[in-house]
Amino acid sequence: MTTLIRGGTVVGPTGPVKADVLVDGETIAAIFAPGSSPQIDHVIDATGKYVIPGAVDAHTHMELPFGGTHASDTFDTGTRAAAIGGTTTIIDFAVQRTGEVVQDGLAAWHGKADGNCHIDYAFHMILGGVDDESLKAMDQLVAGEGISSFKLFMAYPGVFYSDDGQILRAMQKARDNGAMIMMHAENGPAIDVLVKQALERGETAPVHHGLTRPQELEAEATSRAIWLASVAADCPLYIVHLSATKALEQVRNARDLGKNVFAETCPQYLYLTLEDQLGAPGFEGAKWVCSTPLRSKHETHRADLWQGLRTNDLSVVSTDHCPFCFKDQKELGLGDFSKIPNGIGGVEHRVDLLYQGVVDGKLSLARWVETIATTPARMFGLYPRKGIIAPGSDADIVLYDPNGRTRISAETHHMNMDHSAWEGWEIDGRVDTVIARGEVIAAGGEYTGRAGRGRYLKRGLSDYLL
Ligand code: DUC
Ligand code: ZN
Ligand code: ZN
Repeated sequence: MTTLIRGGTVVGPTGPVKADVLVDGETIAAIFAPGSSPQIDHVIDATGKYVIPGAVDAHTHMELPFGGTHASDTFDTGTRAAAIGGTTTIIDFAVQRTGEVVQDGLAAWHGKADGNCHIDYAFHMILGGVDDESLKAMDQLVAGEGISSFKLFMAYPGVFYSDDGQILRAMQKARDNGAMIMMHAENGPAIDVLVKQALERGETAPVHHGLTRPQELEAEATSRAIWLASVAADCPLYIVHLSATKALEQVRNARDLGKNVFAETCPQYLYLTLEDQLGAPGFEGAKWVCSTPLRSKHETHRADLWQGLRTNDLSVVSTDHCPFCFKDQKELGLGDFSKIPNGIGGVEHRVDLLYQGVVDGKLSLARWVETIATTPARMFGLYPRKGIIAPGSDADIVLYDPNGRTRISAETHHMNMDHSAWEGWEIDGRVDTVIARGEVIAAGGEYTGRAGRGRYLKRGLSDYLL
C-alpha cells in the first residue's frame, strides 16, 4: 500500500521543511515539495503537525533483574508504551550475569523479546564479567549477532562491576573489532564506603541514595574511563546516563581534544532534582531512586545538561527506562535506601519531555529530532534505516501536534508501573500519529499495534567511529 503524508512540516537534523512524504509498504519512497506530490488514494493529513522520524531510545531495561526483583515492564508492555509515546525503536540491554556464558545471556534476552515486541528492537550487551571467554564472545557478537556495543559498570561491586584491568581489556578488544564501550561511570567501591557509613549513622531515607553518590564520584569515574579508553588506542567510549556538571566537564574536555568520547543524558536529569523528588517526605522519594542519581537544584546541573545538548557535548537523550512498582518493589528498601531497586520508568514520555525543551527555548526543533532519533540511530549502527525521514529508510514516522497537550499520570500511562515519576506534569505538544514500518499503530489516542510485529534489528558499527 502507498500512503501520502501530506501538508506537514518534516523535521530532520538539518531543520524543518514543508514537505509531503510518500510511504510505499514498509519504507519511505520519496519526499515532495508541497503541491508537487502525485495523486494517491490513501492520504494522511499532517497539516499543522511536525513529521518526525520515529524516535530511537538507545537505553532501556525491560525485565532487568535488579536488587532481588525485575524491572516491571515486559517487552510487551514496555514496547507498547514506547510506541504510544512516539518511540519506534528501542535498544535494550541483554545481560551476561557474572559467571554466565555471554551467548547464553543473549539467548535468554532473545527469549524474553522474541514475539513480544510492538516495535523494532536491538540489543547492547552488558558484560558481567570480562575474561578470555567473554572477550572472544565480543568478536562473535559484533560479527554475527548485530551487537556492536557493550556496557561495563564501574559501579555495583559484586554485581555488574568490572575493575580497571578488565575494563582496559574490553576496551582493547572493542578498539580491534569496532565496537563501542558504554560505561556506567560511578566509582562503586567509594560509593559503597559512603553507603555503609550513612547507614551506620542511621541515615536510611531515599535521599541518602543521592547523597552517597556525589557528583565527584561520577566525574572521577568518567575521567578514568576516558583515560583508559585513550590507553586502549582511543577505543570509542559512550558514557551512559550522565547526570552532573563535573562529569560533563570531563566529557567536554575529552571532546575538545578530539577524543572518541560521547555521552547521553536522560529526561530525569534535565528536569528532576535531589531535593524536590528524591528528597520527598517519608519513603516517597524511593520512586526517584536511580543511578546515577538526581542532582541538587542548588547547583547548575540541569542548565549545564541542556547546554551540553545544544553544544553536542551530550549527543543523545535516552530514558534508561528501568521501572519498578512502588508497592512490593521500591518497598524492598523501606528502612534501608541501599535496598531500593534502582530505576525510573519513562520510555513513554521522552519525545514529549524533550519537545518541552523546544517550547521552553532550550533546544531547536532540529536538535530535538537529532538527540531523540537521528543521533542514537547513527551512534549505534541503525542509520539510515532508522532515525531519519529519507527515501529508502524504514517508514517509522511520528506526526507530532505542537498545539496538543499531554498530561502525564500513572492513571493514563501505559507502562507497567503503579506510579509515575512525572505525575501531574502538563506538557505542550502531543504525539498524534505513530507509523512503524508503514503501519499506523497509534492515531488520535487509539492504539492499533500488536505484540510480535516488532523485529529484531542486527546493528552495524557506529557512524561515529574514527
Ligand atoms: N541504573 C539504574 O538506575 N537502574 C538500572 C541500572 C543502572 O545503571
Ligand atoms: Zn547504568
Ligand atoms: Zn541503564
